[in-house]
Parts: sequence; C-alpha cells; structure tokens
Amino acid sequence: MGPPTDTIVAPCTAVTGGALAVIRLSGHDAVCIFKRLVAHGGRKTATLRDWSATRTVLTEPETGINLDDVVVTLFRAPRSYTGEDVVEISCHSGRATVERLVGALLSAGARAAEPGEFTYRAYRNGKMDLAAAESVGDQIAALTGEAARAATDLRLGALRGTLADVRAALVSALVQVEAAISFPDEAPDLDAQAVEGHVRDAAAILERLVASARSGALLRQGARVVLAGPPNAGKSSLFNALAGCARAIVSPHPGTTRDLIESTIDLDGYPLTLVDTAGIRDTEVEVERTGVELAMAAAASADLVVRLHDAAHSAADDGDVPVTTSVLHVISRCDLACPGSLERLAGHLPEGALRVSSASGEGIAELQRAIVRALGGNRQAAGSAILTRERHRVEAATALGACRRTLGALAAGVEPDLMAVDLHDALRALDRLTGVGVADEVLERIFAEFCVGK
Ligand SMILES: Nc1nc2c(ncn2[C@@H]2O[C@H](COP(=O)(O)OP(=O)(O)OP(=O)(O)O)[C@@H](O)[C@H]2O)c(=O)[nH]1
Ligand SMILES: [Mg+2]
Repeated sequence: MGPPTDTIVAPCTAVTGGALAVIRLSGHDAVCIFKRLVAHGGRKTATLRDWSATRTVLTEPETGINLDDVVVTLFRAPRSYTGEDVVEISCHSGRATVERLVGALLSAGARAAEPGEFTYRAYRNGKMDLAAAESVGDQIAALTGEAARAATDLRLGALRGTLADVRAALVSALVQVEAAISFPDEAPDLDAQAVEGHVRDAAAILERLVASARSGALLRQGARVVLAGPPNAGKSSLFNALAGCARAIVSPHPGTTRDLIESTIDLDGYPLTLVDTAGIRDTEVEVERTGVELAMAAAASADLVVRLHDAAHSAADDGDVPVTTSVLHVISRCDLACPGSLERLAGHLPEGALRVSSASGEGIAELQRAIVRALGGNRQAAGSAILTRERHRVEAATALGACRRTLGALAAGVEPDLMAVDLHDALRALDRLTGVGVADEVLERIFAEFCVGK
C-alpha cells in the first residue's frame, strides 16, 4: 500500500450492463483534484456541501471536451468511509465512460487505488476494526442471503461487542492478579475465586465462538458436495431435485452422464456447489471411462460425497468410489425397491443410510438437513457473533488456550506471575483479532484478497 497521504481513485462498481457506475476519490486532495474536472459554467466545487449530492458536468481539463454529466457526493474527513475527504462520483456506466473519467482524475493528480486500499485506509483511520474490514469483502462475495446477513452483522459489530465482553472479564481477572504481584505485602491474598469466575466467563464465550467457526467458514466459503455411485442409480435425478431445476440429463440408459455438472445451491443459507458425476463402473467406452476418471477425482477432492446405492438392485454395488473425506450413504430410487430389498441393502451399509426417491420426493428434505449437518452447518441467531475465518478461529483458540492455562494454574495454586503471562497472552490474541498489533505482512495478505475499488 502506498503512503496514506496521497489521493487515490478507482471505480467502485463492476463493469456491467447497469445504468450507473460509482467512482471514488479519497485523500487530502480529493476535492481539489475533482475540481479540476468541473466544467466551465458547471457548479463549482466550492458550492458542494458535505454529505450532499450535486449535479455537475465534468470535462477534460486540457481540451474542455465533455466527459459526462454526473452526480457527486462529498464526504468531508473524518465523516467518510475512509476517514479522509471522499468524493463519490455517480456517472453513466460502461467501460469507456468510466475509463475516461478515471483517466482524467489520474491526470489531474490522483493515483490508482490498489486492491482493498479504501478499506485499508478505513481500518488504518479507525473507521472499522480488522474483522469488520474483512467482512466488507465477505459481504460483497456472499452467495446467499444468510452469508450476506452474517457479513453485515460482523461489520456492524456483532463480534466487536462479544469480544469486548471477553476483554472486560479478562481485564477484571488481570487487575486482581497484577495487584497480588505488584504489592504482595499490602494487597490482600489473591481472590482466586473471583479470578476464576472472570476467566471462566471469558472462556465460556470463547468456547462458543471457536465452536461457531466451522459453520461460519461454511457460510462464507461454501463447500463442494459430489453425488457419486453406480450408473443409473438416480444421481442426475437427485441432482436436479436438490438444485430445483432440470439441469442434468436424465435417461433410463446407464452411462448417460459423462461430464461433471455443477450447480451452486442455497441449502439452509449455506452456498454449496453440487456436482453430478458419471456412474462409476468398468467400461470399454473411452468417453465414458474419461467421465469415470473425472467422477473419481471429484469424489476424492469433495468436502462431502453423497454416495448413492440403487434400491432397484438388492445387493450393495461394489463400485469403488474413493472417499477421502466425509460421506453420506443414500439408498436411492427407494420407490422401486422390492419387498425386503431395502433392509437387505441397508444391512450392507453403515448405520443411518438415508432412503430417498427423487420421483416421490421421499427423504429429500431429510437428505438436505443431513448434508448441512455433515458439513458442520449450525445456524446462529441473527446478530449473534460467529467466526467466519481461520485467522479469527486461531486467535480465539489461542485466547481460549491461555484462559484454560490460567484456570489450571489457579487450581494448582501457582504463583500469580505465571497467570499474568497467560492473561496477557489471551488479551494480545483478542487484540490481533480486531487488528491491533497485526504484522504488516498479515495485513497485506488480508487486503490483497480484495479487488480494486473496495
Ligand atoms: N422410480 C424412480 N425412478 C427414478 C428415480 N430416480 C431416477 N429414476 C429413473 O432412473 C433412471 C436413471 O436416472 P438418472 O438420474 O439418469 O441416473 P444416473 O445415476 O444419473 O445415471 P448415469 O448418469 O447413467 O450414471 C431414469 O430413467 C430416471 O427417471 C427415483 O427416485 N424413482
Ligand atoms: Mg446421470
């Protein structure tokens, strides 16, 4: 990231067929640079008012050629997204119009913003903590309403409030421990019970947060769910039933599907990529064999394999579906089963194999719930803090580990000095979570994930 004093510019909207685009200028000279483009006879920038929108025409300063008529909104520091002077230009959309305007602003003295630089400046200027800054990217990338909601909650401080409670409890414990260290003669003996109470309070919240991390990551990143099994077991039919549309070809001929077919679905708010595959069997047909290889590779790298066993065949097939992760066994086409065959098939499978029929809809809702459960999904109430990133989980787990060591030390009657070391460790981990004392390389990595304009 460049020095935080220069003025940066970038389009904040993607190039789409939409009507409008927004270009953002941020920095000490934002108003001055913008002013150079205001057309002669247009409204002068001096008349722009803070937090108000004004219509004006922008021109190329050297030639006077019109660039666009725009609506501009001024946000004076520090009451802006970045905490600096910000000028937001709503112009007409389209690559050429936006490029001409950005080009003119660059010629007028702005520098092209790097990826994530607006949000980086907002973080640096104390407009948001690091977890909130990270959630800006999450909100933009969210594929389901639930993922967007979690990102909004995070940005609006759901985690900040919870971490403040943890911090308050740890500080209360530390005050007592430090008093016993600093003034061993004057201070009363360490009130171990009070310290334990505070540390247990902190640990209980941290435990809940760490436990939320798997579900939080699933909400943010989604997962790949691969349907695999023998030919004609009903994989494509189940794929279509779960995707809610007739996306994959279904036919009574075994060996119909050869390519991998993907669809992103919203299952209880979690964005899952569902993959239909070729039926796995030995075959001399070259195209089908390639399909089987693709299916095997997809199953091997899946987050979850839904392994179909055809109820129309009473014996378990011996198709060799590779399973390196979790697997859900499903008895498919169960409406076609002969009397007793379901039981016989289930006898060959691990306990709890689900029975489904894409034709009748039987077991589909149960399968949907089982998929979410198997992936660790566990929805939290709106507004309650969850961890959505591995970075957050590591820091919360570090703080929790330090709390547990403190509780162990209390139980063992260890000197307070050692407890103070652990409590400080816990507080430092909380700081890093919200962005205090984070190494520059880590910050660079976090903001490099953003695109230009965020
Ligand atoms: N009665 C009944 N028929 C089904 C069910 N699911 C699929 N079928 C039928 O079974 C046949 C095979 O279904 P597909 O979904 O194409 O099976 P597949 O596993 O994708 O087959 P391949 O792509 O060839 O491996 C088709 O005729 C479907 O209509 C079901 O639940 N009940
Ligand atoms: Mg198929």
